[in-house]
Amino acid sequence: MRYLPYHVGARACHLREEVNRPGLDNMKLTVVSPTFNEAENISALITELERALAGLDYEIVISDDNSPDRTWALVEEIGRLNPRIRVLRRYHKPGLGWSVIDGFSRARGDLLACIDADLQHDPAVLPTMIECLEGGADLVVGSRYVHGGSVGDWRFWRRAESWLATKLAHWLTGIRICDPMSGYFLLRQCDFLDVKDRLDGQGFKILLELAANMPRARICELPYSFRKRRSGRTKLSRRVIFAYCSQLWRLSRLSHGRKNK
Ligand SMILES: Nc1nc2c(ncn2[C@@H]2O[C@H](COP(=O)(O)OP(=O)(O)OP(=O)(O)O)[C@@H](O)[C@H]2O)c(=O)[nH]1
Ligand SMILES: [Mg+2]
Repeated sequence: MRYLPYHVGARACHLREEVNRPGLDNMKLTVVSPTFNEAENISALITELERALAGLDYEIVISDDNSPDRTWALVEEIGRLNPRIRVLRRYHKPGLGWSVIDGFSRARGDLLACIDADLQHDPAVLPTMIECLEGGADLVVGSRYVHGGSVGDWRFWRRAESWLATKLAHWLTGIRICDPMSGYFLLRQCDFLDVKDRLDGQGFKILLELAANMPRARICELPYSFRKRRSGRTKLSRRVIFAYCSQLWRLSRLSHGRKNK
C-alpha cells in the first residue's frame, strides 16, 4: 500500500455497468452512518452533513439496528421531508460492521463514505476527502494520527489503549494505515463491490476489513480532530474488544496466506 499526496491523476472505475443498476438514480456520494441508540445525535449529524455537502449530489443512509430508542423512526420522519435522507432499519446480523456493509450495498452513490453518528467525526472534512479520492487515491481515511490530526482531550489510558490497538493492527495485519481504527473513510463504490463478498462484518473495525481486502489500494490519510461524543453512550465493550482481537487474528492469517503465495 502506498500513501498519496493529493493529485496523482484520476482513476477510472471499471465496474460502471454493475453500479448503474436500472431503476436506480445514481448520484455522486452516499454517506452511510451505522447507528445503535443514537436518537439524541442523529438530527445534528444530518444537519452538519447537509451543511458540509451543500452543492453536491448526495444521499445519507442511516443504517440502524432497530434501535430501542427509535433512531430509525426519527430518520424516517426526516426522510419524509427530505428525500436525500434514507433509513435502513435492520433486523438481522446486528453489528457495526454488517450495518456498514448493508448500507454500502444499498447505496446509489459512486463514492461511499462512512461516518459515526455521535459527531466525533467532523463532516466538514468530507469535501477534502472527496478531492483526495478524485485526485487518485482508492481509500481515503480520516486520521487522528497524521500530522494535524488529534484525539482531542483523551485521558492517558484511552490514549494507551488506542496506541496498543493500533500497533497490534500494524503487527498482525501488516496494514500501513496510521489510524487503522478509524471509522471515517471514503472509497469508490466499484472498489467496494469488488471486495464485498470477501468481507466479514463481525469485527467492529470495518476499515481494517476493507484495507486488508484491498492490498493494492492507494491510501491517503487526512487529518482531523476527534471530537467528544455529542450525546448518548459509547458501544465499546468487552465483547467489542474481543471481536476486534479475533478480527485481527483472522486478518493476520489472510495477510500471512497472501505473503506465502
Ligand atoms: N448499526 C449499528 N451501529 C453501531 C453498533 N455499535 C456501534 N454502532 C455505531 O457505530 C458508531 C461508532 O460507535 P461508538 O460507540 O461511538 O464507538 P467509538 O466511536 O469507537 O467509541 P467512543 O469513542 O467511545 O464513542 C456509532 O455511530 C454507533 O451508533 C451496532 O451494533 N450496530
Ligand atoms: Mg464514537
